[in-house]
Amino acid sequence: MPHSPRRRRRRVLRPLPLVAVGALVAAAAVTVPQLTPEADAATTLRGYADARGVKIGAAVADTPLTSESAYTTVLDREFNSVTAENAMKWDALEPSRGSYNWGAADRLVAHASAHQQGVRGHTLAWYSQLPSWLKNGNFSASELNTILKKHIDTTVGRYKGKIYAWDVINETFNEDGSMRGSLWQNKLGTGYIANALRWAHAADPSAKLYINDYNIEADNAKSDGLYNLAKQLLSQGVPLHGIGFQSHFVVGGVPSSMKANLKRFSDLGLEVSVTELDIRIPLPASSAELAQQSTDYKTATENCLGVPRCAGITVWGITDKYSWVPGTFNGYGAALPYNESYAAKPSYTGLSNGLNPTA
Ligand code: 9MR
Repeated sequence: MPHSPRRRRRRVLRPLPLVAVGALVAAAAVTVPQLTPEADAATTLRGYADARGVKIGAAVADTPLTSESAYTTVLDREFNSVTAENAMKWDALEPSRGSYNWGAADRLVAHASAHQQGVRGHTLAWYSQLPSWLKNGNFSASELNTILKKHIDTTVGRYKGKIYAWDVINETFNEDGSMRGSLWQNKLGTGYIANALRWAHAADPSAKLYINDYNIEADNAKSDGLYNLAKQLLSQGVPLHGIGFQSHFVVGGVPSSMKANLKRFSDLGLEVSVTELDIRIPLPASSAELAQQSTDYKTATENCLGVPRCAGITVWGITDKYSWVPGTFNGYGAALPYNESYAAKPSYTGLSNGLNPTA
């Protein structure tokens, strides 16, 4: 069943004193009983997550954040964590060398602070979304090293104490578990990973530092490569604190080994987080597929929360209106918990039930 706001409302009404009931009866047609905000919050996603001491996050895009009240209403009611979908990527922050554009990133951090939300930083060293001055600059290894360090010092330093976790390294593996070719890997070698983590730690010792990737949710060659790297980094005393499992799934495709795979990372003493959850469906989505998607949201959520040191789950967007999926996977969509009109889908209920241990 899709989440029904009317049903939730009824459950949280405060008993009214008799005199108030009398007044209500007298003005039956016009009086709308008020919700108690605390009780209402308890049955939201963030209410369940708060009760478990974990994060439920959403990737946030700047345009609807600044222009659409339905978007912020859902964001602030349901989520206790945010990730900048694009605003903290290098091409957004430093479009030309030495000239920074902090506008959208600052807006998100300020919004989060005003709404008691934590912020996940995304992302510092990635092969993609690099500004062209950097991508095409033909820099020497030593210049690149200096540029990466400055980027990390500047960005992590600016938000010191305001970002609880950073995706320091993003998408650095090939599917076979080898290191993926990138500006960083090709010029600096795998050592750039340890350096980036050390620089980020120096810039904000309180932030949890992550390696984040996709197709690592299952026990497979790619997650094996990451597991070996993580073990090695930890044995060298490198400040690596967590692994981000992006979890861009296809309906019916939550890997059966996901929980055991997350657990082996958690057994290394690392945090684990689901960082970019969405579950795409071939369009148009049938009701059977929406029901399966709901089950999948619940399973993915429980796979993380069932493992020690699961810090939380972030969905990669709020509403299908702004999902990256249709633009990338032709013919697919409907991947998120809310539809284009901000109605909660069955997937919302799945996510909610995954967070609520008594559901
Ligand atoms: O959702 C993001 C989309 O708006 C951007 O156009 C895209 C550019 O690469 O990046 C998307 O976010 C990606 C994230 O940063 C890293 N993991 C995969 C996400 C989906 O592509």
